[in-house]
Amino acid sequence: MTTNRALSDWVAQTANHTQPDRIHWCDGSDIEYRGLVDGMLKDGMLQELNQKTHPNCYLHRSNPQDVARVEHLTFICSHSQADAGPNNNWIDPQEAHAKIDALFKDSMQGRTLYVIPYCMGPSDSPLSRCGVEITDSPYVAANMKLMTRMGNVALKRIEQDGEFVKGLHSMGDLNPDRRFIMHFPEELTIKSFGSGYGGNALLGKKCHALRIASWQAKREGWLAEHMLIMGVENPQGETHYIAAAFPSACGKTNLAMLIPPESHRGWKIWTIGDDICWMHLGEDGRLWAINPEAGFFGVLPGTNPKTNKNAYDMITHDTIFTNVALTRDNRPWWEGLKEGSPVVDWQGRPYDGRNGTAAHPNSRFTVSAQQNPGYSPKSEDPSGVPISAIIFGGRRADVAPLVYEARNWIHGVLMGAGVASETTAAATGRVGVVRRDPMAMKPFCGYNFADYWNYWLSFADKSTTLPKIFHVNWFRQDKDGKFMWPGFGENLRVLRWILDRCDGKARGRETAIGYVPASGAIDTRGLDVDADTMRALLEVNPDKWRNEMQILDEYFSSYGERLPSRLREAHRQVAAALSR
Ligand code: SAT
Ligand code: MN
Repeated sequence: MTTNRALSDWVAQTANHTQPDRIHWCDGSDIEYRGLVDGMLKDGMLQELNQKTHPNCYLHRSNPQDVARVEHLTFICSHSQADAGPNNNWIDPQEAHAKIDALFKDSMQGRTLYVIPYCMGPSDSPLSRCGVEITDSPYVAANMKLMTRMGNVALKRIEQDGEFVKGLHSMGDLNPDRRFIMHFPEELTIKSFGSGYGGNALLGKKCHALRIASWQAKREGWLAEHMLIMGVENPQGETHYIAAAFPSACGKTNLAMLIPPESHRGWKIWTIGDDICWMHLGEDGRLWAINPEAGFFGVLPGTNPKTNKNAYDMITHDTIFTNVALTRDNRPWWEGLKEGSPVVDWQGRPYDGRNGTAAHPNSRFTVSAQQNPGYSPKSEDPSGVPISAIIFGGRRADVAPLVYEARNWIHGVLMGAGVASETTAAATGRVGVVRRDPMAMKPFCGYNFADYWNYWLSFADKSTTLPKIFHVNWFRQDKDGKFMWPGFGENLRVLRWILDRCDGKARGRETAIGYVPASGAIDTRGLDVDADTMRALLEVNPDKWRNEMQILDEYFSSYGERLPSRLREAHRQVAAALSR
């Protein structure tokens, strides 16, 4: 099936160990996708939605115990535990292989083994990297078709390059006690057992494009980040590109697909990616970014024509819905859709409003990026796009101002390392508690954060034309718990300030934590936000910030001697400025 010996040997060994009934090499064709869907419709893994309102749209219901990423069952299995760092769960690789291989034994009996070659990034880009996922789930195969450049095009590249990431996945029996997501970065290998959920099962995404790729990137001199990539075109027709890191379910998809408000005629947003960004240092000293993915696996709750018109429009056809509710006429429904009403909940039970939400809070859509009305043709550019600004952000009711700018790259790395956010339904566990989530990579960095920060810092020595770094917080609340900033399309006003700062055009006010917009520097014309609210949104409260820096200091100390001295020094400078 392939001229790559390593690949054919691995498929043969895996088949021998897992004992599938059949082996199917995915070619990535539309006919193959149709066949996968038809098979799943037959065995109930998919259900047809209203084909008049939603042509080629299907519903998949997960096992109710399997609806989110499972960070406590996710491991980095490097030889040295210190390389995985305090930010990861670790098991010795030998022990890990033994443990998970025992689970894989005969696990594909009665099933089809799918071999899915995929390319992360445009297939002709030197910045792209390939992988092969072996899985016994047709749902995974169909999702991988929408999410990646999959099949023959990828196999051809693998046969040229030689190198590929190996990802082995089996649904097992979905028992959470027999579920592990294991990464062997030194072997460029992933083994995932017992979950069919997105981030645990679509191995090209978090497992490869972030955990393994972050390791690969450090070895090869680039960056693999949990960031959206967007182009902002001004009325003069100039486009600047931004990369932005927010934790899961904090609005990356909405920002990447922003629709300029009425007040901003002539502006246009182009989406390159909504989740993952690979950046390489160009010969010009700028960072050039590609989106390794080719589709979106987005959160549904809250999506409606007001919050994200492009997303709303793109998921009316050729979309897989996971864990949504249904209306009487068999259309998909989720909380915040603002139209129709649910009669069946995400578990297929009649919905009476008494059993919690109708859709699962982490219900998702899978769709090809090409269906996005704001899809940027630059997504296919093998050179990627040059990044002007990097934005970090989190969901914080308090403390973090609407926007502030780092003094320089090193300070920006401190800002990224200091990201904290309230937890969401994208991972199992409590929702709404503030946790440290450096660079929004807490669940995704495949090695010790101390080494990761050090690596980020090292870019300061390599270039003087790096992007400027900013931090935003769309989620600040007043004392009554109301969001102070309208968000969504109006976030363009903040992006404009950011890009004007990059051009040296907008005014900033220096504070202990960096530059915030000077009074009046953010255009609020036509916006229902008064001057007092703007002041409150941009306030840097010294007491709260001293406390914030103290918590960050304690967090940093868990990295011991490995913590880079430049980061320690940057922290000391901000803390000192707050005490003046
Ligand atoms: O489930 S995924 O990990 O793919 C999505 C997310 O949590 O960002
Ligand atoms: Mn994500």
